[in-house]
Amino acid sequence: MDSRDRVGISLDELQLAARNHGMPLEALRYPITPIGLHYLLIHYDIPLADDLDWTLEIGGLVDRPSTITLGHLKARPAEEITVTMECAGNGRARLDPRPVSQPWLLEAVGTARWRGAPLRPLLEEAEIGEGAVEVLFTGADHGREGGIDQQFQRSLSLEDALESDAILAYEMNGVPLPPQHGFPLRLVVPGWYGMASVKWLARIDLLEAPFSGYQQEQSYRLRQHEDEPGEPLTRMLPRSLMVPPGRPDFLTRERIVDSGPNVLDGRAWSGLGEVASVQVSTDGGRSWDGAAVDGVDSGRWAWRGWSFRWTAEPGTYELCCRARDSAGNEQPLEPPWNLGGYANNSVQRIPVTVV
Ligand SMILES: Nc1nc2c(c(=O)[nH]1)N[C@H]1C(S)=C(S)[C@@H](COP(=O)(O)O)O[C@H]1N2
Ligand SMILES: [Mo]
Repeated sequence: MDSRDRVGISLDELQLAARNHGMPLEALRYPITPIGLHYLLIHYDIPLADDLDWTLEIGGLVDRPSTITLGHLKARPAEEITVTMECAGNGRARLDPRPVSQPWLLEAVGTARWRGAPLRPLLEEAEIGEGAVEVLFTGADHGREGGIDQQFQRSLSLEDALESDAILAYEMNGVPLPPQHGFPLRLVVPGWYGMASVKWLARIDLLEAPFSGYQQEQSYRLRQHEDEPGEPLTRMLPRSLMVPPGRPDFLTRERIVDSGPNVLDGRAWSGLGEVASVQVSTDGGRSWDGAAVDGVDSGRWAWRGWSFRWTAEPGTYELCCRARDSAGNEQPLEPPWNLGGYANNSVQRIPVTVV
């Protein structure tokens, strides 16, 4: 059946949603998302891995190919970066017609402290061969997607691999990576949508031609039609999310808020520039006021907190928030549709009843 004919959420989508959970939006209160509340996206199965015999192969177009044990990697100079990661499919379930895949609403995001070995010196030590144009990252997980048997593989241009502050992480929030987040080793590419950060990292290969595998050429591209190549997804568009205020109704999760002074707060991020401003609307996006945005406490790649004072009168409201980044990108009021349901960063809308 064509995805355009589907109306309700299918059991296939429910099965994906139950495996790949989101971050409950109240967890926006934590600057660092506790493990277990960070969202998950796992295309196939979580591989069963043993850190004692895990090795990373570095090969392809390099003069010094090598096999590195996890022990050796951990003995190298380490870096810790706080990174907000968001799935490129966040917002997909709100598109109409809805592309059939993991049906995220808004919760495919989390922020973690990732610790590991910087990628750049590892590539330089491997002595990158003349003519190398891309770096391919291969995960240990297998599956079939789009009718193609594959391991999860994604590439970066050589320039992005060298310049993007990427690390090979073996710790998350101060403990070894949990299985679901890539134990024992993953790539973390700060500022990029999550698909770039290959988990269960087993191989790195320098390529003399652009990688044409499924996750690069078929998936993660902005396309209106199957027969156009489309633009590849790279860095995260700006988004702000609000901690849902007050208390929820169990089934609809609509919010009930007490009248009087309230503080609305949340977090905002962009992979394309600094967060320049956050605005809040209490009337469904007709009028906007500026929110106070926190300083850059956790570095360039982490979301920033914001807050807004609201004196609530009894009635019904639609609360919205939107971010703008220093590159001039702003969240749209209406969702931008594409075949894969990617990069829908339209403003969050929260129905609220003030009592
Ligand atoms: N090997 C491998 N890496 C992967 C994936 C995967 O399925 N297999 N999913 C990717 C996608 S689409 C996202 S959004 C992020 C999610 O990372 P997280 O589950 O740690 O939040 O991992 C990426 N890395
Ligand atoms: Mo993703």
